[in-house]
Amino acid sequence: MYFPDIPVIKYEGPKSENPLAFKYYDPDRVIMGKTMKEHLPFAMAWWHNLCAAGTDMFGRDTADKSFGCEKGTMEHAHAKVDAGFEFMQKLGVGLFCFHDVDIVPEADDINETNRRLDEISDHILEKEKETGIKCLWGTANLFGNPRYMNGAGSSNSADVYCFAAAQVKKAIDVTVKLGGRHYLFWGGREGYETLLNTDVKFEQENIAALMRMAVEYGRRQGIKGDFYIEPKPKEPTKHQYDFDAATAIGFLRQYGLDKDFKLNIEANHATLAGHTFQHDLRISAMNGMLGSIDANQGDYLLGWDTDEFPYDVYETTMCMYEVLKYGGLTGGFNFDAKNRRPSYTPEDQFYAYILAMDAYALGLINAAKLIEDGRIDRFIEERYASYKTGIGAKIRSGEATLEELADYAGKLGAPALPGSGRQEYLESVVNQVLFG
Ligand code: XUL
Ligand code: CO
Repeated sequence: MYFPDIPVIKYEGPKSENPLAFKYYDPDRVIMGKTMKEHLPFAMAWWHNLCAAGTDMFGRDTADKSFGCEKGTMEHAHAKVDAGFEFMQKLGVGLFCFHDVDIVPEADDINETNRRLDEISDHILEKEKETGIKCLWGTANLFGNPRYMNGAGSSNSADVYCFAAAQVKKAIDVTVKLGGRHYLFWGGREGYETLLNTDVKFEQENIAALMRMAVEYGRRQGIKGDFYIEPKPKEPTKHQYDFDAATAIGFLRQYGLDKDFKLNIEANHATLAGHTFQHDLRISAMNGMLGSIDANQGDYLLGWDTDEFPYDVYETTMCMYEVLKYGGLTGGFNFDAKNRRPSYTPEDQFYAYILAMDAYALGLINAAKLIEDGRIDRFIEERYASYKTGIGAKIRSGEATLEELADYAGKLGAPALPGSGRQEYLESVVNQVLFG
């Protein structure tokens, strides 16, 4: 046991003061016809939870994630598997996400790295069978190694491009072996630092080609779900090509990848792009492209990806509002989040997941209440009522011509002002539903 002092985390309700209990996440509670557990397929991010130990630009690790072993060894990699499964089991988290190099230390020779991946995935598979926990998605880390300084699919070096392809191929194999339904591309360094040295069109064509090859191979190997792009506007590069949901959707359509790909929307990436989290969820959902979510939050005062555990219940509420309206996710809610550096103990890791799972449970409860209340839906319905009949209906049906609309306008004199947006009223409805 790696967390001997931590019990299985149970639901104790909102009055409980036990820090090691859920206050809102009650897995079997039914909301709008499904249990909370079904609505909220939570996933653990291997990299933050089992690897990252607090190192930042200004200081070294604060947390001990050695799990009693020397880091960088296969012994350590195996210990992480056991610790990770114990962690997920104690919290009732049923899924995990991984990069290839999160689960094994990378060797100089890719053949040796692949051998290590075979060894570790045997162990993970065994734990999956024992616990029922599964892989949500896998991915290859195509940004950490210096060879990827200019990107992977977007690299100026064809040899580096091939190396990326080799990593993607193996990461797909491991994902399929672990029962993962989905495969993810986060464009780690797929972007540029300056246009003075960059052929954007050339690079984007190459990225699309790599993705097309991955789909072609992945479908043959057994990726049954979706391929994902995870948009992010900047960091590590000054400009990332998968800037936001709208940009990623345009890219996927341009290169004919939109049937196989959906989006994995990360809250902190959406806010870095200057959007709300809800905005990128809405854009994905309305295009039928919402696949999965990296459930974290950023800090509006900081201009980088702080990857905090979700705490802001307004944000989780609006997220779950979009998800419920969409009919749920075929992916999951991956906590791509890390403890703040001074919260360095194993208990802090559990507190973080309890916070996050409770924040999403609250979001779900609130979003269902907003939908059941119906005032927001009714308001929106009425707001566009002028398109239901007459000239409005004609516009919607696509039968109107510009001349006809101009004639119509000419007879109107000045149109009446459109109905009030009633923003403050609607915000007060939200607060009443949440706190009333
Ligand atoms: C980086 C990020 C990644 C992806 C997976 O900002 O979010 O961890 O989720 O590569
Ligand atoms: Co992410």
